[in-house]
Amino acid sequence: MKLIFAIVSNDDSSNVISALNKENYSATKLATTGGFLRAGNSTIIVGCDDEKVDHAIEVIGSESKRRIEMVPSTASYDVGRFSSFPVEVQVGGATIFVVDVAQFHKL
Ligand code: 2BA
Repeated sequence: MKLIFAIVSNDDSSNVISALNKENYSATKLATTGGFLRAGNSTIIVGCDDEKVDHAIEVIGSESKRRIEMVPSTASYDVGRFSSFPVEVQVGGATIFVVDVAQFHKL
């Protein structure tokens, strides 16, 4: 048995959990904080049989692809004058660790 840790953006976490549940994976979502950006992200943990790991990673990846989004940004070009323009930011993606499970109990 393996334990998958998938760190995804908060925006993608609900879709990732839904897709995993639909494929009969049990999953737990933890609210976490990235050490570099100090911004909130989500860590999803999934315990599953060894042969189901690759499919779980596919499911996670399908709902957390890296993509470019346009977000509004504001610049000041004179005292009290602001201009709003869209900037491209990269969002999404998943960082995944897979570890061996020594024991699994449900009491
Ligand atoms: P990613 O590499 O996609 O990582 C996204 C989040 O995944 C990280 O958030 C962290 O929570 C987790 N993570 C990634 N690699 C990990 C590892 N080896 N062990 C444990 N957790 C890990 P943040 O730490 O806030 O990083 C956000 C983004 O900032 C990273 O995206 C990367 O593009 C950049 N970054 C992180 N550390 C950096 C550094 N030392 N120098 C430059 N850029 C860095």
